[in-house]
Amino acid sequence: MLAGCTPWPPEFAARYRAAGYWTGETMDAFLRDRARRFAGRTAVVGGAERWTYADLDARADRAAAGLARLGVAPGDRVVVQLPNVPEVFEVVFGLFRLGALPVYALPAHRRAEVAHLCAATEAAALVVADVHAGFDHRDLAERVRAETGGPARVVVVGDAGGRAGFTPLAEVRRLGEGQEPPAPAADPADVAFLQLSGGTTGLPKLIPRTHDDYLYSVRASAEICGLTPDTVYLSALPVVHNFPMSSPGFLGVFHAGGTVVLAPDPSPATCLALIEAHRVTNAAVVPPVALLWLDAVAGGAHADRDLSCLEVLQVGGAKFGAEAARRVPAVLGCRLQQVFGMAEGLVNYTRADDPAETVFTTQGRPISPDDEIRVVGPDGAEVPEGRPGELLTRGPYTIRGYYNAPEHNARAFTPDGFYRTGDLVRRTPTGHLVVEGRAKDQINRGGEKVAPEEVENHLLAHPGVHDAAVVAVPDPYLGERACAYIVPRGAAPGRGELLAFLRERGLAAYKIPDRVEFVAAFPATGVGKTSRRDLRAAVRAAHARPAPAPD
Ligand code: OOB
Repeated sequence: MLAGCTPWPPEFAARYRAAGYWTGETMDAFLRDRARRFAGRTAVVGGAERWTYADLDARADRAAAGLARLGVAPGDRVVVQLPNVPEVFEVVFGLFRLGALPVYALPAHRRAEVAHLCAATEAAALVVADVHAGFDHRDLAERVRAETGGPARVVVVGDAGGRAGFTPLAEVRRLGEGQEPPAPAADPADVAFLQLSGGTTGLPKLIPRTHDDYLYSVRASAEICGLTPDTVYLSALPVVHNFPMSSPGFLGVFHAGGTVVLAPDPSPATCLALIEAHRVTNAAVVPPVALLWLDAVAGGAHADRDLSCLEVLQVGGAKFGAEAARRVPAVLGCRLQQVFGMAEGLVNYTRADDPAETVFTTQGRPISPDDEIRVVGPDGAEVPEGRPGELLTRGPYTIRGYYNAPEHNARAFTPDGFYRTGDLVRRTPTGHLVVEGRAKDQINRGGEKVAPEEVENHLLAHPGVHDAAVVAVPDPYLGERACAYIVPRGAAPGRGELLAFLRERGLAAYKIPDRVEFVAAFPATGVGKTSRRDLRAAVRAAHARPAPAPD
């Protein structure tokens, strides 16, 4: 296994194989097989592009051969930061074919996150778009290289702008044209790719997923969600996130031989038009996007759209309240499926045959009969059924450790290998989980995860900041927003100046606090208690008030 990763103990691996979960299929063999079975069917629709399974397979061949000629070798890590364009599949499956490991960055990530990913994985290459949503990712790549001395190669989907060391994807294809694709024998038990965790610490942790474990979650998800070759799935979220990738996501759709339609943005105007135009049957969104769609349709703004094709709307990534949940069938005329998952592994779904109330009021139950669930109190002992506690889990597709993080792993996992999710849940008699809150230091901003400590570290670098605590404040639309409480050093810096400072440090926009409050000191937290966690709790209690609704 990739150095720095924690394998499952042999007895667990043997059990998961014997149960038929781990089948020995690799990501590359997965595409080859589906391309053979569904060759002429449409795999991907994005912008003006429409690729069949055979097209995608041929593109992966060319990309693999071209990337190999560029010097990317089996086992290399390659950071991929691409928006919802079809080329994301060409690049990612090209990397799998070559035996290289994609490291997924979100399109919203900026210099701080991308530089961290490149450095932490010693990436051999970085793949970016040229300009996306008004942001020049080539400039970002240039600065990452200037600051970190890596990665050696940058591949640009679009115009590379003639920059030294930058290669347009078109040139990669040309290099690969007519070449035999490399055929290294990947070990299905080994790591296939790395994903960024939502994080609770100063620097985000990397999640290593194996071919075996991930493809099990994909196959089982596709089955639970009832995907078929007739499925047309709209990816409204960035496809490199775990939810639209595998829950059941584009991989579930490819498993079943269906079609993935890529939405460039999640707005109702864009997505409702795509749903109608492509006869979309399934879509996956985070709660704030679901609310936008519901309000747009209920308000009559899209009354002329025929959405009768839409069978299921999946909502997950953050808590979707029961009242909003009830509106989904009433307003959109489709079924709701709640999804409570995590890039570390465990995914819960409500099922098609669950009673309506269960679908509205729970976040589903685990994929696998071998997902082990413990709901524990602060003392680590299991709480009586129906009582809230922290969710711990272990199973055939839940990691046993983050990449290169032994100290953090000692805290994030129990000695017997359960992942401490940091989510407070209650289990119903049917085994469904209801998310009641959170025990971890994280802000869930409409599905986008912010680690307060990471933002605080950046704030503390400002000369006018003596101390900083970033806390969640409730928000009717996003669920939570971030508020930075600042103890200034001398005269308080301007709010705008502080936020500009964070942007200049290359932090993703969703991590920039929505509010800044200056306080003379943090409230006392009791004798001897000086931890940032206690500070945050006290600040929240003393100062938090609901933020106004967005315009
Ligand atoms: C998904 O994955 P991540 O890694 O971005 O975030 C995981 C965390 C969970 O631990 C939980 O705190 C929160 O996001 N979460 C939810 C939720 N779904 C995720 N909290 C309440 N209700 C829900 N339905 O967010 C993710 C991965 C795969 C599928 C779906 C979501």
